[in-house]
Amino acid sequence: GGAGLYLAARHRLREHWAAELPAGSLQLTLYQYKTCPFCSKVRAFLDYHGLPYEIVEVNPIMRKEIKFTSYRKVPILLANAGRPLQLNDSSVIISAIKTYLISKRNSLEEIVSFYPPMKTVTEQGKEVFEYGNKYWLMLDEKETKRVYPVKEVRVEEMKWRKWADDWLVHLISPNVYRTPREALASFDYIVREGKFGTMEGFFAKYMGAVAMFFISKRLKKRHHLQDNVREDLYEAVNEWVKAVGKHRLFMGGNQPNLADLAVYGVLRVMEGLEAFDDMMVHTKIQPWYQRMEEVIQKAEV
Ligand SMILES: N[C@@H](CCC(=O)N[C@@H](CS)C(=O)NCC(=O)O)C(=O)O
Repeated sequence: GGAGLYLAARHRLREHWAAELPAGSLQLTLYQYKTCPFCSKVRAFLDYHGLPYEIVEVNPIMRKEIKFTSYRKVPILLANAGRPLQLNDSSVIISAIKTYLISKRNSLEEIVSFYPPMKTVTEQGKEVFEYGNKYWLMLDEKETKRVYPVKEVRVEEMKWRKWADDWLVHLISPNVYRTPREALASFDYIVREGKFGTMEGFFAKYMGAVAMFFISKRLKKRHHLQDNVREDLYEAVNEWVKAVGKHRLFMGGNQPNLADLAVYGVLRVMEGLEAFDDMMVHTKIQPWYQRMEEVIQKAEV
């Protein structure tokens, strides 16, 4: 009767969803600082893919919220696709979840195991863990052909994702803490958006602004930036616009790829600050940036 038909229809619908959306059963929790560029990248990715997630804003002073793990940074993504899993590092998170969305062959657990932490030594002689293959999607031949019809687009996407992590992010601090006034405005925004106690927020704002003003000068040296750090920002952003070119809406073509999402995610953390307004006025980024805002807004759940 009617009920049977209804149940059958519901069953069909479920099946359909399950086939279309392997992520239907994905429970995600993002541990983040709202104003951190790496976290913003992950949100841009999840939002664009319409994946719902919960956010745990971490207090950057005590970091109580992430005491459950020995990994000391954010973002951290807890993902439950059957079994709870912890994913560290923004690019690993993005590559692993993207692989999972494309490929139904492997469990998320298996996919994550393809991104092993590896010990490396930095230029400064510090031992750090870096995740292997973090810009690489773990696809078989058929999937690769479907997602990357030509090899060049895959290489290009990896190149610019790496560029966003290794170059673009380093331009943020020197630019948003450039002058004492900008440093104060930046910390006002960090405290407003982040998770701080009342007193904590008050002290963080002033002490943070002073500290970051000086630290940003050191970062400027370390990354060999020009005296006027805005110039590096403008050049980088224009280089990106040029790489996208005039003949496509996004680097991914008609839709953003992971490089578009990474660059957008990084730049977005400057919104509301002087550096962002300057960038909009002095570079050619605006049309692309607006397109990114629009597609992400449309996709958001
Ligand atoms: N490679 C990492 C970098 C993450 C990162 O540096 N996060 C910063 C916040 S913006 C952090 O948690 N720093 C804390 C620390 O280094 O102790 C990623 O892509 O997720």
